[in-house]
Amino acid sequence: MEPVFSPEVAQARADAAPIVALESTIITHGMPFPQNLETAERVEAEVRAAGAVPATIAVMGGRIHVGLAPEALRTLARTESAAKLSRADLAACLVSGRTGATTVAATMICAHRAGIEVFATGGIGGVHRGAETSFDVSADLRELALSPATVVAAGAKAILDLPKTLEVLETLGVPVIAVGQDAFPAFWSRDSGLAAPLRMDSAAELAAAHRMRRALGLAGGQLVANPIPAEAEIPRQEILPAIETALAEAETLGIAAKAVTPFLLQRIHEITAGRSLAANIALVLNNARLAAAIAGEIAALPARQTR
Ligand code: PSU
Ligand code: MN
Repeated sequence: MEPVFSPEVAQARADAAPIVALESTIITHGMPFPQNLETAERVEAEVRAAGAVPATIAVMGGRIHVGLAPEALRTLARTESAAKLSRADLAACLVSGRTGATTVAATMICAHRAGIEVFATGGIGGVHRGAETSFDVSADLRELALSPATVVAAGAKAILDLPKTLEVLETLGVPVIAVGQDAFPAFWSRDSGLAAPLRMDSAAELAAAHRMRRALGLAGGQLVANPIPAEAEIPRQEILPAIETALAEAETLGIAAKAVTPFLLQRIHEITAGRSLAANIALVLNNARLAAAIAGEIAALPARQTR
């Protein structure tokens, strides 16, 4: 089933111009209105300013949309009933005709169908704390092992169990590459206290690694862990109490499954009086810039590099 392309994305595909996929769950479930809409518009502008075309992905009216017109983006940002779509939900949402926002996993699937190789988000889902009893492990991790996208994120969200998240990514064979530093970043903070398995310092190197995986016939993508800009970060020790409070509340209220991540993000935004939201916005913009640079480098590589 062919996705619906926005005119801008259709043109970029015809020109083989660099395109960056963007997810929509961050819009409907990750940030409150109107900051969600402002951020989505600023992220798209950032991608354009860096020389690529943004393709925000969502499901509407029984079709996968790759690239949203400004009006469609505004409507989506106000849709409180949008479904949160992962790999398991995509087909059912298309059949129902409901509006659905794509998570990292679902966006990777749709981007691949559209031939888009680079994707920018805030932070991927991962292994939740207490997963040894809840079994709550985001489908984003397995998707990174299946769909061939370079995903630019500020690490995994610090609400998660980061050591377990890195272990699962290693088991799945997903390259986790920190940009410009040795430490794995932790979303709102530059340093998680954990070493990243791999490090690269330029968009060109990240593009070459992306292409090399293809040349080797390796399934799946790579996770580019791009630390939040220093001026926007909340150091780990400062954000930790807010995370602990939100996690305890989620436990008391019995929040489970798909509701966990949106609940925690919203509570942490409230507890930090908007400081974590400002950091979240800054890191997404930063990831959009790097993703556009990587997409530009990939587009500049010779079409078929056989080694
Ligand atoms: N990045 C953000 N905010 C978000 C997300 C990412 O800055 O809300 C979303 C992504 O769509 C990701 C999802 O796939 O959170 C993870 O949800 P879960 O833990 O339920 O898999
Ligand atoms: Mn989950």
